[in-house]
Amino acid sequence: MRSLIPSSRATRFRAVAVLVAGSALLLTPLSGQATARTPVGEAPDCFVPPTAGASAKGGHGADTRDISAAEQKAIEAQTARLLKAKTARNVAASVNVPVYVHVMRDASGGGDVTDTQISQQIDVLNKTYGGQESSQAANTGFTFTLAGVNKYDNSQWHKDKQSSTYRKKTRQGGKNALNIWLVDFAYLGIATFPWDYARQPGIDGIRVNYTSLPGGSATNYDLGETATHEAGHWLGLYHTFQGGCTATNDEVADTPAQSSPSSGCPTGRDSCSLPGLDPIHNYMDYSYDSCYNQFTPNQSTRMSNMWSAYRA
Ligand SMILES: [Ca+2]
Ligand SMILES: [Ca+2]
Ligand SMILES: [Zn+2]
Repeated sequence: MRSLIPSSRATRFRAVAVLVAGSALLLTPLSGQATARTPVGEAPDCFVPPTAGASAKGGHGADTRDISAAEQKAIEAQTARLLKAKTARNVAASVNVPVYVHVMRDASGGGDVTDTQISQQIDVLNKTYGGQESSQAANTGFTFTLAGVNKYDNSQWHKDKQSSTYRKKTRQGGKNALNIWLVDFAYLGIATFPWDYARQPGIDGIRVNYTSLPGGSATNYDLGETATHEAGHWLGLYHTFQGGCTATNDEVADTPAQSSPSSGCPTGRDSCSLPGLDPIHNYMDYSYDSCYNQFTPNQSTRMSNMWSAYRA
């Protein structure tokens, strides 16, 4: 997840609501994140933004459910099993993803976005997943087509309250459809993971702060790349700082290990002694939108594998 609440490091909150699919996965819900809270009696399908305090737009934080090292290992094993079972099914070289945008306005119609902004957001997804922001960027083969726009006037939903309920009521399409709910909350965004779809299909998708769309009011996060980041989780990517300075880290070989989120655009940052500078330009870090410019080839491969395993 990408959060708008600056932590002490002024990280961007991108909350990814992760649900574990399959009983084989042992989850340790929300461990290790001070900002993560699971409401009593509610499934741990998402993070509840930390209350106010230091919160202000422009920060980051955890935007997915935390994945422990043991759970990460279990997810990798499960994915490998699923892929092996699907060897007959070719991993598609390209995938077009239908996108449903749900504009969750308040009761007075506040929090709206324009058709132009939505169109530009889709363009940003296609540009970023097409590897068009850097010569180093991978063309992931994923393209996005707007399939529908729905607008709701509900002040609770606008604030991302009753999120499981509103998502279940409004979600459209199958496991291949990207649902984007535009809300006003303390995060920049929150996402679910593909391996959680089977258990919680009704809430699958990403919640994105409406101010982060192109032309929005989220300073430094107004180029629409929060949606790129959250969709990355939705396609099975972890943060580039997942696992910290470990050899495994984010399960992606060509993203150098990183100890913690980057903020801003700290050129030359090298937070782990492991090889390589921190991947500050990677869409799965927490850098400013203007700093983001790439997914790597191995991230592209991981997303294709995740698609084959969970969304094809
Ligand atoms: Ca890595
Ligand atoms: Ca390093
Ligand atoms: Zn994130």
